Amino acid sequence: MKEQLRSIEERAKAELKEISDAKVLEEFRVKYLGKKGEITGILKQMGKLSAEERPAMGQLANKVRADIETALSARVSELKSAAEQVRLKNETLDVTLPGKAPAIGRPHPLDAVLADVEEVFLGMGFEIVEGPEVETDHYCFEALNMPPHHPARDTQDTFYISDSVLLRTQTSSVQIRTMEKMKPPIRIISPGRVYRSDAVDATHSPLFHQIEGLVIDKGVTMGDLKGTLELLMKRLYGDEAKIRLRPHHFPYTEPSAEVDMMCFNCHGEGCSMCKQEGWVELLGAGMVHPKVLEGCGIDPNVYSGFAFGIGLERITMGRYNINDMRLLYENDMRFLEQF
Ligand code: 2U9
Repeated sequence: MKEQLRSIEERAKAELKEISDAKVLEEFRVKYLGKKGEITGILKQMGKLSAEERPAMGQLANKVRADIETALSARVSELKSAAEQVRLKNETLDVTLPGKAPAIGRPHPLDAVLADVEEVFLGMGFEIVEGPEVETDHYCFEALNMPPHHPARDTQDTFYISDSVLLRTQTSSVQIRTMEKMKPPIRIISPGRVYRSDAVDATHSPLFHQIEGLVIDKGVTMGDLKGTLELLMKRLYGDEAKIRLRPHHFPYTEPSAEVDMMCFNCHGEGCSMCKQEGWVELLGAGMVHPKVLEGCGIDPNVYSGFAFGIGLERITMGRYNINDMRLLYENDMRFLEQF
């Protein structure tokens, strides 16, 4: 029995050195120290010994058990301390390392240009007004001198939600709503999303952004319109910016004009940048049609006004020389980080 006990102790200590897993350690404890362990197995043979031999053998068995328990708890502490060292090493933070600079965001090109345009008009005493994107036929067409079946309705392929409810095709609806509430003098711009049923390509998107402006007061003239737009272009594109007005037709303005800006590259001669035109069309404008004023309860014999509409994508693409409108909506950081 003595030899068995010594052999158990040697085997246990040798095994213990190789164990580094808590689960295996528990199996080791049960194997040697458990109720059905190897030491208990030896103690069950004590009956075979004489009364004189039993005490010494019992002491030896208890000593072996105690030694194995000591070795086991030493191994457990060893493993715990090793694990702690690994943890501390992994969590070591070198506070002298430079901090990770957080990526600083910046306005989207559309927002940057919109902010510049708003800044110009706020500086001229305009208010910025917003309104619903889901609109009624009345505010989007009828109040803008486009009664039902008016051909102008066809030029704007419209997303209808019901017979009389649609996604607004221009922010003029906000101007109408404002004219119903506010009495002249009115100086407002209404920026926002507008929707047209257009196929997506480099210059069209079913969702795009407009900035419309409206001035209603006594004695407002085309000269005021031209002066206001000229100032806007000079603020956006620099003092050398020049504009011209070309006669046009919109149902909601009379007279109406398409407004071009002189090409910076060729100063009106014509080049590849302006497709040999010498001028680039930037917006539409005109004097508010008397029927539109009347419809909002404003007497056209007392008041007059001008209005304009700017496509935000168009002036943004012009300013940053972007050739595909879709780049503005795809949220590709490689594109956006350039601005
Ligand atoms: C009221 C009366 C008149 C707004 C106007 C335009 C001309 C125009 C286009 C420019 C590019 C729309 O985004 S676009 O496709 N707009 O050409 N808009 S006059 O006239 C109004 C607005 C409100 C009460």
